[in-house]
Amino acid sequence: MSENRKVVHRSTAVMAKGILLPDYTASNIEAVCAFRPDPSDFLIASYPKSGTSWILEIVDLLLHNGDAEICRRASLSVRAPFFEMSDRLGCQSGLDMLKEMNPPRIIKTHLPFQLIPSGFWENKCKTIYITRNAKDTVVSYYQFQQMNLSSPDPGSWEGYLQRFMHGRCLYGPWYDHVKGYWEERKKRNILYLFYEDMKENLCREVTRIMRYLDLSLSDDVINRIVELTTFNNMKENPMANYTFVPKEIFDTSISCYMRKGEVGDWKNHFTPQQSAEFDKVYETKMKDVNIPFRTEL
Ligand code: PPS
Repeated sequence: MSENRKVVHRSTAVMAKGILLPDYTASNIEAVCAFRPDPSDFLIASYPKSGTSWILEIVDLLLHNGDAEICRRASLSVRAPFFEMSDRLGCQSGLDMLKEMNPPRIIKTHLPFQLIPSGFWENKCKTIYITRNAKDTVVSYYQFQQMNLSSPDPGSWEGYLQRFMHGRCLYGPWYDHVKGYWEERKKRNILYLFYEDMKENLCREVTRIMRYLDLSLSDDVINRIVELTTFNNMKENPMANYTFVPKEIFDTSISCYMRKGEVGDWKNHFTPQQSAEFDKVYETKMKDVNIPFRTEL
């Protein structure tokens, strides 16, 4: 992002290829869909606010044998470009950043499965999908859209919750997003992870990611990576906590990127009525799959 930029205009949400996207993503979508990855590239996919940055940091550390200094070589958004981000906000686009990097590259995306370029599957790129229970996701997303002054205005919490519940938020319906990758995970060899499992036992999940990446690191290195990627340690890491984003874009007087990092924070935001209505809609939308989400630990 340009440091000179003082006024940031909130983007609008537009339909592109059947999915509601921020205009700074929609404007780029044709070029994004035509991208050809290298077989060694890694794709980290998620619905927003599901723990993407957590996985990006872990993968970078795993690929660098847990070397904290190397992983502070640049901000997370430089180490792991946001694939579909255009240059509309005055920053380099994800595609341009990727052009300047040598594979293997860590690529972050929030695109639903159907918009991922087929080259990722043809080239058998390692892909990790991270997901999180819908209630904590919508709370985190709402707080984030309030503080991220480049994103569309989220409006009131009640209105936002209604839009999320009925599948009218950015990146398409949450239900379709999590189902899309779930249904393809075996065929495409996608590692499908849950935020709640990471909170429950980070060492177990980091080890699982290590194995998926065909790496073999010592217990000491794994323990170091676990320590470096706890919520508190990532929150203190200026290369991972998004304080590198100018205040004109992320207004930290409203909320922080590394906000709470908990399972079950939704209980502090949903009224009992909202929770009951949400559960009812959720049951209908998710009745065709059995994805083991947990809303508390
Ligand atoms: S984004 O902008 O969509 O890519 O955001 P994303 O990184 O997917 O999700 C942000 C939420 O993940 C939390 N987070 C963590 N939780 C626990 N441990 C670690 N290390 C960690 N790193 C990020 C972050 O705090 C956001 O969740 P909330 O609930 O808002 O705190």
